[in-house]
Amino acid sequence: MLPRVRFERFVDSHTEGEPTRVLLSSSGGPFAQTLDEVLARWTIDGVLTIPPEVLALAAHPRAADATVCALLCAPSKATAHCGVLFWNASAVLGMCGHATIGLARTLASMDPKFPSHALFETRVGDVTIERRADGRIAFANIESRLHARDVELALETGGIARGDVAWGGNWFFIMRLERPMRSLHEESVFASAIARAIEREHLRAGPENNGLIDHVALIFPPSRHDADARNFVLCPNGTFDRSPCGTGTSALLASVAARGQLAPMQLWRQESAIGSLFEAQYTLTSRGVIATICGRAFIIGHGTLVDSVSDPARTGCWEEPV
Ligand code: PYC
Repeated sequence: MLPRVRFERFVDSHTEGEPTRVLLSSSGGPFAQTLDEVLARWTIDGVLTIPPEVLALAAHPRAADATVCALLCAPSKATAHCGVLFWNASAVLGMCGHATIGLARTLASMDPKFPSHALFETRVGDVTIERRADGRIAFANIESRLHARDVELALETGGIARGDVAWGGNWFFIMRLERPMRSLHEESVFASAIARAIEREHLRAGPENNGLIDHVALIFPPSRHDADARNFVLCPNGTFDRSPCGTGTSALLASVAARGQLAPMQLWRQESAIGSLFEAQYTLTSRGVIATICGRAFIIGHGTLVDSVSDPARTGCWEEPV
């Protein structure tokens, strides 16, 4: 049995501006179950279904809507430090780069003996983290790959969106634009139109995560002199990533590598929509790349979650008892 999530401990952090909430057991450590055991418990008729009151731990009124929750699980093997399951307010994620960095920062803040290198088990494969001497945290992601290039989508507003479909632990539709980023609102409206076109045209990717292309990354020229590109990443719950998006940057590196636009181990500096930065590099694999993403995370709070069954906002929706 997975311990009830109510009354559990949490630590909040942000990674380059994007919030992470690490969920801990009541003793302040990992839950007793491994990731596979948690997934088995929450899989109903073959579909992973996070209980609504658990999803709601990443949403208003309990958290900022951009929050990604990271449930800390017991490791399933001796080489792993822990397992972790990520979700946002609307759905479970495959991997989450900024939250991996946030989790490593959280574990380091709780344990002076937390190692400089550690392996985390995620739903889509193992990732390794490294604490760097300057305080930043890097992670080597699961294998990322370009699935399809120059895919065209007809937008309901007229016009065509042309982009690459790539995997970086989540599936991304990546559209490069030559203009600078406009306001957050304008980019959100534009990226949402692309997300609706993906749905309308039933565009799907490879087998991972059932081929669901649930993230849209718009790529712009950078506004920072020390960056190579800026992005606006629309997440499945309609929020945008304040960080440069670890899985999105990994997917982009798979795309630029396949296009011969960046050499292995060459530095790529990815600016986010709000102006924060990840540094990234890749090594080649037979099918794609292993991207290493580096950024900063900061602890911003910790406490105890209170789950009141009489709270009409318990599931994130307003439900008055009838
Ligand atoms: O950093 O990979 C990431 C991410 C995915 C969704 C929000 N952040």
